[in-house]
Amino acid sequence: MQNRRSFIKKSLTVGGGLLSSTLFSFSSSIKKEGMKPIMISTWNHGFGANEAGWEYLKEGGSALDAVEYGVRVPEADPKERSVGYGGLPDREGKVTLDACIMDHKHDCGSVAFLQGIKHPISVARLVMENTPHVMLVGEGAKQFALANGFEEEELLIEQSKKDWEKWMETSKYKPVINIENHDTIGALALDADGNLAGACTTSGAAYKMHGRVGDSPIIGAGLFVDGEVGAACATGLGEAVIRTAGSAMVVEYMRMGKSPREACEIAVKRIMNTHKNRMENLQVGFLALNKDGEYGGYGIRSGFNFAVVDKKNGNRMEDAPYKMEW
Ligand code: SD4
Repeated sequence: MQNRRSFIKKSLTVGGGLLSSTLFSFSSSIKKEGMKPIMISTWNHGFGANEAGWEYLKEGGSALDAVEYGVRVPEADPKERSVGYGGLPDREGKVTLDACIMDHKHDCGSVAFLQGIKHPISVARLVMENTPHVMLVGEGAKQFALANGFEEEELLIEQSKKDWEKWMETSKYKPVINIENHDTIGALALDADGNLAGACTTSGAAYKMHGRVGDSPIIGAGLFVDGEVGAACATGLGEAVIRTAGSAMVVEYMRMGKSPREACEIAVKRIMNTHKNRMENLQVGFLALNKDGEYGGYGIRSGFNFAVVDKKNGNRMEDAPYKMEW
């Protein structure tokens, strides 16, 4: 019996038509390596998010539920100092949260500069499902949340307050993402029905200016989903991601036929080119997942990792490839 390799070798000798159709079937078999359902999430806290999301996906639940309930885990965890409750505050000592969510039909919802509400991702979902709008910010977003049954809570924990007070002694604003651990959670999922969704939620850059909004609640920057193609999310310095419409760019490269990993790498290169003169400490990482269940990530610098869960291999961490060491 001939194996695949000897079959391809033989085919190479028998004329153009068979050659090209053989190569085509070979490359499409590579493409189909992905699987569904599958979920991928940024950083170490992506592991817990994936665990929660998988509870939905494994039972045939929707990608949208998986990403929302997945990212609620780090949102509620005070040990995660970059997301939700326990997140580091801005320079005035206020915890202000950004989040967005998007499904395969281009429906999306977002909240920015939200204070006092532990689960901004669920408020974002409600904006998507119960309003004619995409984005609510600040006091308006809070009023909307309270009117819909969310409770106001103090999100600044003692340790974050102490860290902020220490920071106030010098007030130097030097964000170093994935060293000081202010890392957004971005999650992407493909469910058993073949539908994609994504969610992104953060307390943003620690000690940012009061009122600053990053990329994470901005559709096309921190997150983008196109149900026909794929989904992407970003982490890192939000200003750099907004300037380049980062996640939308990743999805567009997948539309042009790039693999998720290649698409993330191209977007990273683009950011490096457009930020040539401000590369000091710049870190941005992208994750992408396509319609076939293939996934990949890429960071400007070392240290960006992510969690992947599927039926075959369970939940595990992977290191993203990168362009430079710190
Ligand atoms: C922001 N992108 O607010 C977020 C921060 C982040 O890893 O992702 N840190 O700019």
